[in-house]
Amino acid sequence: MRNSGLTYDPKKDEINGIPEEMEFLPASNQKKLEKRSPKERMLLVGLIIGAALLSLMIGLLVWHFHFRPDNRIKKMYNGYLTITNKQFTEKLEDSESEAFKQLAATVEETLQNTYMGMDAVAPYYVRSTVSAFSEGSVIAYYWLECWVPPENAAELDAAIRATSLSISGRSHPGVSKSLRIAELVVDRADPQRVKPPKDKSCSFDLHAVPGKVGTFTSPGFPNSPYPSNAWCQWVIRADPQHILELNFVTFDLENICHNDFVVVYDSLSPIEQREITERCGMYPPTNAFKLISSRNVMLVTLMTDDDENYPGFKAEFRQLPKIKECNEVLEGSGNISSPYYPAYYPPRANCTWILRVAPSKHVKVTFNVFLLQNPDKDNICRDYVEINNKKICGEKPKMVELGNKNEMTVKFHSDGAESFRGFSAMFEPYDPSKPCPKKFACNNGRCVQLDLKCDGWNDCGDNSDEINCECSSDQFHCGTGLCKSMFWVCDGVNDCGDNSDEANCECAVDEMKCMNGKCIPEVQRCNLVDECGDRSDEQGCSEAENTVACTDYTYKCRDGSCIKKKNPECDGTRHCADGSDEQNCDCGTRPYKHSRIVGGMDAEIGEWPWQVSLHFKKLGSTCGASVISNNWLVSAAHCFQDFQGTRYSDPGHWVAYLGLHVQHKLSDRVVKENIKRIIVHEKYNPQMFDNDIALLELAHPVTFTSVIQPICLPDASHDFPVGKSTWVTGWGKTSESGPVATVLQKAEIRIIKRKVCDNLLSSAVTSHMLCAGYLSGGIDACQGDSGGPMSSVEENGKVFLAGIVSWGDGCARKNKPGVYTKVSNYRQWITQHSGV
Ligand code: 4AZ
Repeated sequence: MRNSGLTYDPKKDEINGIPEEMEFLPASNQKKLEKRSPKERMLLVGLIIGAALLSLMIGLLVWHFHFRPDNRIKKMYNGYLTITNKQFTEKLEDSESEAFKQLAATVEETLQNTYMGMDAVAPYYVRSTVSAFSEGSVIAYYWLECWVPPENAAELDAAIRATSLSISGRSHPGVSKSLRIAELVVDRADPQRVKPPKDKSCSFDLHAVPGKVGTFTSPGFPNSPYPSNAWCQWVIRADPQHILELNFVTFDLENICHNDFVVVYDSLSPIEQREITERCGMYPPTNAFKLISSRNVMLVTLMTDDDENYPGFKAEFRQLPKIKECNEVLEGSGNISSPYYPAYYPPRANCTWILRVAPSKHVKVTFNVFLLQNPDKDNICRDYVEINNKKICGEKPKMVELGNKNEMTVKFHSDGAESFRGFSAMFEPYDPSKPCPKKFACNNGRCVQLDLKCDGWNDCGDNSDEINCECSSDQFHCGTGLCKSMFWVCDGVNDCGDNSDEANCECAVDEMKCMNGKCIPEVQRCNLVDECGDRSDEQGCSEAENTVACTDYTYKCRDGSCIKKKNPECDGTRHCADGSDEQNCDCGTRPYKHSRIVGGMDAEIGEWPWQVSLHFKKLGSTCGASVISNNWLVSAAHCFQDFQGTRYSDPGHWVAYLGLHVQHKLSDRVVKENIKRIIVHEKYNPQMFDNDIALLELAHPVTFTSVIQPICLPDASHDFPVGKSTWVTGWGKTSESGPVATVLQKAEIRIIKRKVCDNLLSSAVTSHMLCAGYLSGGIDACQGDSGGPMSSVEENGKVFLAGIVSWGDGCARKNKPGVYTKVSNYRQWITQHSGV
């Protein structure tokens, strides 16, 4: 690299152009001085003044370069530029080749001229270094080093960032004649995230082989954890006119991204604007992520801190032909999706689909999956689908868009950074006069069964099936115009949306009336939780005292004192003076990170790591259970009742599968364990299913893993409020007369008020039971799920065992919610018999 005379190189500190020898006149020779003529004297004085000035200048220069305290700081930037008048050749991949060195020198000179021509950069510029080239025509990746006084650093950052804008598109005054530059992107390098260009340790160059899948792993994987303070990078290349697909098949890093993380760039320069994703934590194989580049290069970096080293990752990569155009004209009906779906969409994609149907019909597009980058802080969509003159981004549930012609244009755009799963949609014709034949047409374009209109449930998703309804005699007329089942009136849940179903309720003797008319249990007054919804239950409470008199509804600390705070156990805050509410909290966590796509029925691997499959002899999965410690499971008593000569009560006939995801698929994650002992609740009532709970002791303790974890047990005072959303899981029947599941299923259900449930199920619901489900039917546990968990995810993400699948009137029937054993009632019983 050449350095111009004006650049400041802090290592050299050389002084140029200063005369080393100079003769001074002897100032002490009086006689000679007196003999001088006035003209000569003037000249002499002039010379002396000149010499003094010169010495002063020299002194200043010496001070400037030698002694002045230099407080400049080093600033690194990285970026790339696209050169349109050069051709990429394979030689340019090798930084030792002559071709590389020659072009690098030209680019470095160009960059130097450019930056030295900028007033805001020139005083601080030190050097530019080209680190790599890639195809397109030629993209040069480079580093820029500057030294700047701290007070000028922000200004320099801005000036350098502005070069991205000023150079792209047109030639810059500083750009040399030999290079034509179409695009330049440059930004500050975060020293924490970027490997210094000269550091070649833990640096790998990979090239995709056509038709083959390549792999690479973090150092030591899978035999040992990744090293501390690792600073690794993988440069991956594909052939020209190809893109790269990168699939992290195993990903297991520390869960704090600040400490250990992987960043993938759509560039060979680690710049934020080209960051496809940043990841840490653990991802199960069911939620592995596939990333796509926009060109034939990708950069993967791994940074780790000095402690907590995890197994690391294994990644597969391959090249795919670049989809040149995702522009299509489609007729009739069909599917469209973001490029490379279900892999993440590539950065900088632009697609246009023209969808055409028969002339008498209009176009209807149904998006089944929609997961794009969220809008930015100014609510602008950076990645979007443009349809019906709207730009849509973020995460959406199933969504329908109706056109008003027989042709519709759908566009997709992604910017240069942060990719997501994308979208998958189908299009079809619809008759504008009959948009939903034999169905109800919702305002949002959806079609729902006719009998769902005015049934008290928001089936459309926009409430349009529940407005303008004549309420039937068994329905309540809400202030909002909606009709709701009388069952929901005064049940403590705001079903109408305006609380009108909860106002004017007679409160029971052990209840208090909120300012908004709602009734809540008296014990919930002053418990620091706003159950009323208008805070009236938390007003006028004395702030001073945390402890209260003990009742059935208060949490009792180990020291015997009771506290106001509701559900304080393992919530991450110490409420008891002795800290006992935060002890024994190694439970209810899911080491794997799971996808945000909900609504799917198949669980993901490790999503419910306490779920157990109980197999009876050769019958296969017969019941479910939950892990509560390394050697105890909890299940339903009715699973272990002898029946027609079959000894279900014999522990020797049962086998427990822990960490199982798919029945009969025994991966190395699955632990198969015998049962040593079955403890059925002594007051289990087989007629009523009252006290339907049992404890199972495993023959040997198990080791917890990413797919085997204990669930938290709720304290006796733990409240799962009406309306709260919980999850039920199991391999039971997928419908009342349907087959059992092979992949673990999950369903989101809501807690229903016991009194409402008791009315619906003919007074069979005791105080030891919880009801949950949907009165509209359709979502429920079923035969074979019994004994399995109803999991409640609390605010801090910890999961508690709210219930055990117990019984129901059929499965998923309308107005027949499922019934669950209320686990909080058995907290003491569990400890008594298992020590957990
Ligand atoms: C059963 O037979 C069963 N709908 C479990 C739960 C439900 C119904 C039946 C709830 O094990």
